[in-house]
Amino acid sequence: MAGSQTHDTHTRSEALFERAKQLIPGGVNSPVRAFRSVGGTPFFTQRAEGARLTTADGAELIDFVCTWGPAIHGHNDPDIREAVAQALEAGTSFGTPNPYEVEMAELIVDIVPSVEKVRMCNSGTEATMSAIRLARGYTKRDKIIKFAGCYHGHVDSLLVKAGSGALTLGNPDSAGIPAAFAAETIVLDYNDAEAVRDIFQKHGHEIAAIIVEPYPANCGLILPDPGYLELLRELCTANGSVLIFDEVMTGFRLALGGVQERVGITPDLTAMGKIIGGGLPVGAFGGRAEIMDCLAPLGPVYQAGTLSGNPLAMAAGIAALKKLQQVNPYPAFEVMGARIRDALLDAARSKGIALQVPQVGSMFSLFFREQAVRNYGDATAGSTENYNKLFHYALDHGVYLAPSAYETAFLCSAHQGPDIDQAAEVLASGIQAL
Ligand code: KE4
Repeated sequence: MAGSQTHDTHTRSEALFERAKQLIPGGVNSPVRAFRSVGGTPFFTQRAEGARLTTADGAELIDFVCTWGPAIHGHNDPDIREAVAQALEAGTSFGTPNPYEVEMAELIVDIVPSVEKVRMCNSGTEATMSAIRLARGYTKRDKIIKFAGCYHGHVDSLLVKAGSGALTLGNPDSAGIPAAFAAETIVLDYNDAEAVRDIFQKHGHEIAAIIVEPYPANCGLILPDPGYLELLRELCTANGSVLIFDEVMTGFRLALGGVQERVGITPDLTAMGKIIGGGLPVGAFGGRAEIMDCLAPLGPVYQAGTLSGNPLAMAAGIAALKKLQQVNPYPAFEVMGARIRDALLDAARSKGIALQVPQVGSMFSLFFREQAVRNYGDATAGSTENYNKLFHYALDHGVYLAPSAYETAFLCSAHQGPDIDQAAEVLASGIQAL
C-alpha cells in the first residue's frame, strides 16, 4: 500500500524547500514543480522505482506524472539503467560523432512515419525552437501559427498564450518577449476550422509554419474535432507552409509512431523529446529530408549543441525505444486508461458532480464541467478548485497527480497490476469526498 503523504510528515521536504528557495528562484528548477497553483509545499523525491516515488520523508506515492512523460516503462527501468551503465564505462561525453547517435537516428527514422532525417538536441524546447527556425529558413517567411493553450517549451516566439507552467502560473504570455517577436506569432483557437481557413485566406503566402500539439496536453488533454488535423495538413500543403507536429509529449506514447501514426497524417517536421532520452536530457526534430538539409553544416539554418547526441542520453533512449518495440505496451495503456477514466466518471456521476475525463491510451486529464473541452477557453472557463482538492486528497492517500489542473496525467507500464486498481479506488473516493 503506498504510504500516505499527510502534510505533517513533510518535514525533510519542507526543510529542503526552505534551503532551495534561498538559492533557486521559487525553490524549483522548473516552475510547475512548485505547487503554486494547487497550494502546499512540494515534496522532494529521494528515489523512484517502477510506478512509485519515495519522498524525502519516506512516503511512497503512486506516480501519475512519470517525470512529465519520459518514464513510460516506469522509473529506474533495469534495461535503461544497464544501458546507461554500459555507456558510462566508455565516458560521459565526447563532443565528436559517436555510434549511439547513428543507432538513435536509425530507430527514429524507422519508427516515426514523417521522419526522413533527424537532428538530436537536449530538450523539447530546443527541438521546437529549432523546428521553427528551420521552417522560417526553408520558406523564407516569418509568420507562424500556434494555438492558445498549446505549450512548446519556453521558446520566445511560442510563449504567447502558452499552456503548461505558463498557464498554471497565470502568465501565458511571458514577460521578456519583445513585441516584435510576438508580432510574428498568430495565435488561434484549436479546433476553430473557420479561423485557420480565414487566416490562410488572408496571409497564406506569409505563413512559414503551423506548430501544433496534435492532441494538446498542456491545458489538460484536448482532442481534435473530426477532420481538424486533416484541414491543417491541407492548408499547409496548399500554401507551401510547414506543418510541425510537436510530439514531445505524445510521441512514442500514444502509439509507437505517435499521434501521426494514430491519425495517419504526415507532418513536414516533428519535434520530439522526453521518452527518447529514457529520463536523461534530450530533444530531437526531424522530417522531410529536403527541409532538414537546410540545416548547418549543409545549409544556411544554424543549429548546434555541445551535448547533442550525448552517449549516455542516446544509450538510455535507445534502450527505451527498443523496449517499446519489444513490449508493445499500447493495448495495456488503453485498458488501464479506460479503467481510471471510468472509475472517475462513475464516482462523479454517483456524486452528481460534472466531470469530463478525456483519455487516450496512457494520457488523461480532468475538467470539472458539463461539456467536453474543445479549446483553451473551455479548459480555463471552469474553476480549478475541485481539481486542487482532489490533488491533495490523492496525495494524502498515496497518489501523485500533476500539481496543476492544466497538465495531463501519464500512465507507465509499471502501473499494471495492483497499482492501477489502488489508484483508481483512491481517485474515485477523492471525487466522492469533494
Ligand atoms: P522541455 O524543454 O521541457 O524538455 O520540453 C518542452 C515541451 C515541448 N513540447 C511539449 C508538447 C511539451 O509538453 C513540453 C514540456 N512539457 C512540460 C509538461 N507539460 C514539461 C514540464 C515542465 O515544464 O517542468
